[in-house]
Amino acid sequence: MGNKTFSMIKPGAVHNKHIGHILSKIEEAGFTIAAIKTIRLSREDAAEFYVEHKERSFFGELIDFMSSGPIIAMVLLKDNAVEDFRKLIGSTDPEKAEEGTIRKLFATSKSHNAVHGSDSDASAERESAFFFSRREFLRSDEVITSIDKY
Ligand code: 3AN
Repeated sequence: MGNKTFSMIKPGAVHNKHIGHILSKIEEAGFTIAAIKTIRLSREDAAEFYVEHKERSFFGELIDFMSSGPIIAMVLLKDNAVEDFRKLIGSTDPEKAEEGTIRKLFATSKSHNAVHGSDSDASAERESAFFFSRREFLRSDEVITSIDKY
């Protein structure tokens, strides 16, 4: 069980000014934001990030959407981070997402579904490294040390 996951707030939710609400939900659920930045993906970046979906029918739509405006990229820390974060965001399809989940609250469709969350510890490592150098995010032991100091 890993303690790190990677998330993005997608262009639709950024455009609709939901960044603050989504970050609050993430922190209230016990995650520590260890790294965060705003970035605009090129079509090539989006295609590389989502390469495992290359053969899926929705790939073109996914690439168009993810490169359509800025996203917020984040590394999040918590025990059991990958599983707990996927519970917090809810099902890919907002109509099937449970009440109170981030996608139920902020997604408008299956493709415009507000947030991304890694699907495994291996994906969390790959996706974090895609956006951040190791110097750009706190490790869990550093988070504890910095809290102790103050
Ligand atoms: P999740 O993000 O819930 O793990 P995946 O990994 O199956 O979902 O799909 C990756 C992304 O592709 C989703 N977040 C969503 O934006 C998009 N996507 C998945 N299924 C569809 C679909 N049937 N139509 C349009 N977009 C989709």
